[in-house]
Amino acid sequence: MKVALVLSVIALGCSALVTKQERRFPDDFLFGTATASYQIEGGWNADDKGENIWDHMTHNHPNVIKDGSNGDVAADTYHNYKRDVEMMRELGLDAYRFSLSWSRILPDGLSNPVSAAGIAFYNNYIDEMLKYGITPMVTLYHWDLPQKLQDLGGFANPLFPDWFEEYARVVYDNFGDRVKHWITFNEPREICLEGYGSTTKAPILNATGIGSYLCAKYLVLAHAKAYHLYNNEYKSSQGGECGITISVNWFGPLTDTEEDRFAAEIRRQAEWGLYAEPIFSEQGGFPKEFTERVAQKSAEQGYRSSRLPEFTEEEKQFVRGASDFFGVNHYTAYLISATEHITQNVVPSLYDDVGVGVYVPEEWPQSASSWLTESPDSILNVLNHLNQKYNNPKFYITENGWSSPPSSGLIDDDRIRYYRAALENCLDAIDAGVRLQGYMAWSLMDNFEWMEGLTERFGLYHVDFEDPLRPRTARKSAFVYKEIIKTRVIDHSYEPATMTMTIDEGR
Ligand code: GBH
Repeated sequence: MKVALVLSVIALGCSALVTKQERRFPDDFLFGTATASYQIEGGWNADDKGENIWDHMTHNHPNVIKDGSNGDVAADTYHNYKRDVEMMRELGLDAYRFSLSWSRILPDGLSNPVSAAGIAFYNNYIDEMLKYGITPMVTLYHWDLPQKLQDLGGFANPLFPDWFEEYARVVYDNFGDRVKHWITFNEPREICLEGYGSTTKAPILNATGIGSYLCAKYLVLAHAKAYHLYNNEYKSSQGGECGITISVNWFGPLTDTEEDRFAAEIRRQAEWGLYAEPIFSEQGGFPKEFTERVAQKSAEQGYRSSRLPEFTEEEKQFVRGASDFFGVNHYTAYLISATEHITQNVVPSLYDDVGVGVYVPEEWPQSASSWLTESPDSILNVLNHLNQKYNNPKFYITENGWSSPPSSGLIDDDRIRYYRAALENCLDAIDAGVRLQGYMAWSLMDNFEWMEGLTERFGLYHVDFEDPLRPRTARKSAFVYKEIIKTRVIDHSYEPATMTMTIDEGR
């Protein structure tokens, strides 16, 4: 009796374990990795490529980059693209998300001239992926605006949507026969709030509380133009989908009080609601409470109208619903308080408009990036929240990842722990009814990490930036990710048998 009881308890324990372990990702779930043109390509002046805002900033103000490095060569994908695709095959990726350099295709930003060399480079990259059954997911804009368009005001110019539409047309015309997943913009928040409203991204305008809001309006309109262009003129013949990727970190209340819950909501509206609400909400337009807040602050400060521009009714209708999916870049979480941890902010600025405090618990493991900790269940919170708020759209996680210091080598158990937890959350979300269709790990390989230069590494593959050939070597996390993709299961006890990467048969 006693033995039988003990045995059945063990059996019960095991079966619970087994069911947990056997939760599977669907066969058509797209596992991939992500990169961005300026961060990996190099070839900054190859052939007739035009200057972009990162070339311009790093060449004219090298001191803004932590280690004085730049993306002139980066991982030299311009010359190593076949090796990149070989790595995708080693990992057994279903998909690969990368971005196009606007000024490599259109050196001056507008659609004349078109660079034959730029088009050829991307054709080769795409064809090499397709040869091995890897689905390209292409971002039109990941932060490298042609400098000539920046000189004209960039995203703050009301003509920006027309420029972007013109560029999108060239892109769909040239690559749309083979590319079926389009992302217009990577991370509006970073483009607008960091690039226009602070000094943490090119073009370091620091137009706080004004430029960042202008950028938000014209970016959203530009997205909608590129979406409708695809929808009206390409979709029926090319059969793809077009969406946008927004950075959505989790902002939860520090305490479970009315004040803190509202503080978290206002912060979410300011961080990503500004870009998500006009596109994905039923009513359209900028988020309600945040709009009221900026209007009120602007009035108090003596502005005759709100610093946050408005959409006309016609613009609202044009933007509303203009996306086939919601691309989520997710990394971390923050706890928000109405009364604690408040810091002084420049006036006017988005952070002053929001006026809340931010707290990160010490027990959340810290990466090599100051802003990135591993926070429990943050992907699940984000996906459940967006799913409810925006009525069950189709989602991709288009970025998620973990940084380590340059010296940390190939054994990256902290990255493995982070990825496993994140992917468990993805399964939880799928179980809860979220239509999550894919996951792109950031990043395929170490790359130029913007203002942090080469001081933070996000790669599944290590890149040796001292070597002119930029050799890539698989980290331990690459083997773990490969096993997850192959089995569609997260085995928390899996350990790679060797650190030698090979390509599996059938790829
Ligand atoms: C992603 O942004 C980017 O899309 C990708 O290009 C990048 O390599 C990756 O993250 C890793 O960083 O403390 O003021 O310096 C994620 C959102 C927003 C995170 C800006 C870093 C820096 C803020 N990023 N943030 S600051």
